[in-house]
Amino acid sequence: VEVAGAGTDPSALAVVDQVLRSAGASTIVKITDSDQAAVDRERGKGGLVVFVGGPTESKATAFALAALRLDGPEGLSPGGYVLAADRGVIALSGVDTSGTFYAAHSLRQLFASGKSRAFGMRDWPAAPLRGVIEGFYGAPWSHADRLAQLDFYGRTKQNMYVYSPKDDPFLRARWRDQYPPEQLTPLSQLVSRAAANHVEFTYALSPGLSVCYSSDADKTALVTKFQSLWEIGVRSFAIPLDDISYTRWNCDADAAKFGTGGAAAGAAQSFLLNRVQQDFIATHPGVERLQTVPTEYYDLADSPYKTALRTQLDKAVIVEWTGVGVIAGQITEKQARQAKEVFGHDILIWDNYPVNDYITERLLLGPYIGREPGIAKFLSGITANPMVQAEASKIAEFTSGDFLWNPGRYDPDKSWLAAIADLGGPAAPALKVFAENNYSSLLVRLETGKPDLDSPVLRPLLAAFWTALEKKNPWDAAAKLDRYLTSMASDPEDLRRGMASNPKFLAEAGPWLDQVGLYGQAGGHAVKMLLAQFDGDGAKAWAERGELVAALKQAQAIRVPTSRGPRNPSTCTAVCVPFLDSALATADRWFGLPGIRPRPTTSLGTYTDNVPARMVDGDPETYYWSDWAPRVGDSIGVDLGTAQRVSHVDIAMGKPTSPDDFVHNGVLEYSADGTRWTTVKTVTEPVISADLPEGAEARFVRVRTTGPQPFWVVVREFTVSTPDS
Ligand code: LTM
Repeated sequence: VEVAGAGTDPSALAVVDQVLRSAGASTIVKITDSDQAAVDRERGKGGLVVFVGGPTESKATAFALAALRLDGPEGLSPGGYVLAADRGVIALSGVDTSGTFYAAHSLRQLFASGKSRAFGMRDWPAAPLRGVIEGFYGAPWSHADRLAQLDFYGRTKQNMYVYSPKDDPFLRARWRDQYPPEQLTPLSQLVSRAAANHVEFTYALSPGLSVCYSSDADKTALVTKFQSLWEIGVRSFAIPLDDISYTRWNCDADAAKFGTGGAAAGAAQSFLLNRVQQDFIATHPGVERLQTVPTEYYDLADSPYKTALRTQLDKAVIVEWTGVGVIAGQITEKQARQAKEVFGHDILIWDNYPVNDYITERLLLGPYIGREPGIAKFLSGITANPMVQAEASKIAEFTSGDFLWNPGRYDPDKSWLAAIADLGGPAAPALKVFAENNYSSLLVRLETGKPDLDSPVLRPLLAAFWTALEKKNPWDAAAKLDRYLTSMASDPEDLRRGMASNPKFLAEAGPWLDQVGLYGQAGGHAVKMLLAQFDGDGAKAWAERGELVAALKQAQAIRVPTSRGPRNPSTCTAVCVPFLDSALATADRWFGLPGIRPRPTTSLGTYTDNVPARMVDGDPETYYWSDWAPRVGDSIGVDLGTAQRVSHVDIAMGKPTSPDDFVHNGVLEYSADGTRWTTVKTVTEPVISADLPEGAEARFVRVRTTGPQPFWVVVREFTVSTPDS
């Protein structure tokens, strides 16, 4: 029996019905809260009675809670609720309709976990705004993706979605254009679906590429576009002004009115936003607060621009900030407080995780980390910027939503496992193997400077295997490692079978999944190869070596189409390939092969996905690209693993579209021990071909910069030859 009031949230009722049906209820008798006699009659029959609706929705739930000696949700923050069950009664009482909806989802979770005996809970969110901003570059999500996301936010108790894909022309390049009616229809479907899930749908229009801040016509164009969205039910609006120039005006009138420089840009933006605030927001009762993304969204340093925003922008406007450094390794309580002070407005964090538009060869499937729990009290909330891959983003989104509800109790590992269970269902074990080999620690790298390593489970197994091999007792460690590698090898099949009901996820993950499988296969052959050598079985070791090389080649031939062209996916990053390389080097020494397997080395960073490995991949079309100009002493080179005779070095730097990106002032040098270096020649040209002196022994070969330069460095290939190669 279900007892609800006329105002009870219909979405909460739908979830409760679904819970009762999946718990075996064949019929649900529905009674209104005013029919006390019917309630008493049904209670007398001894069946289960479920009261749905808080004080603003149903009169009956308060009596049920009183009978259970529990207080109602009054006084809880928005979204809070009381959920209790005892003596044949379940009561769901939200402080508002969202609270009742969340109570229904908690009931669903409790039933699913089997913990459905007597319980009572008071629960409320720490952060008022919790959700996702579709704010990345690259192919925008599809309509179906967005509908699925909105349902997902509802059941993970997130209440905000900002519609802001960078590559949607109606939002940026053609922001003044009105939508044709056929494009408004899907938007209005999103708005309704958001409302059903208690999600605030924010429409974000980015005029900064062409706007004239002082122009009446442009202010009218903005307001007219907002009005067309208001008419289909949108009640929340944003004007992001990120990733635009503020040293160049789009019209002479702005130069004349505001002058030049950061203060002028802040004044111009405040002028326009204040007019939208007055002419649109203030004239539309029921609308949410206007949001903006400032052009300086990525730091805390005070500046003439921020001073202008702080002093001139209407205080009602919410300002978005990414944390320090665009992709923030860490966001501390102190920083959140400073952000509020320096911008002088309420702050909503635009959190650039798990977005991968700057690293398109990676899927970022690790948990949300690096944010201090105390930040919530200084913020209006957080919206996470996700990946182009909508379904795959749900793992990180689940964890950021979890953090925002209760940051003090947030445990990234537990939350991550819950996310895997939620998305993977019965295929959770296979999904876990996949996700831990795409377990980005990018946030850790940014916070600590440590390399970003994937594969937290595989790594210690590999280390234990090498140690055991050295100690001449490899069998136990090999068996454990092999078990895990086997689970990687079968992961493509396991996951495709287990998650067949989620073809979207499988399509998104496909290339990465195949690569995990191939690395698992290659790893298995590597273990068998090394064990065969340990046993002295050269023929078997050689056969395994062949299989290893074939699987590795296949893994490296996989391509994923991205907005920056085809890319080789990167899974098991910085773990699998180094292991396979070391296994091959060990085996080849045993076989007596002369082969050189160079490992790239550099003191410079990497621009996007042009990783150092690309300068030793034998493909002159791919290249390593530093992400800054080398300073004196910076170097780029290779490590051959062991000191050996070397005879010749070829280096190809620069590329047709960046011909100056090479070391303009440097030396080519080599060393057997990495300490004492011998100079071969000075470097001033992009292409180098140099003989080394007769009998030269080297483990390291490098180009070291000896003079400053403004150019970055591209290295297409760095090749070292031995006398026999
Ligand atoms: O972060 C902001 C405010 N703007 C852009 C995003 O659109 C983009 O997705 C991320 C990650 O590349 N970086 C930005 O600067």
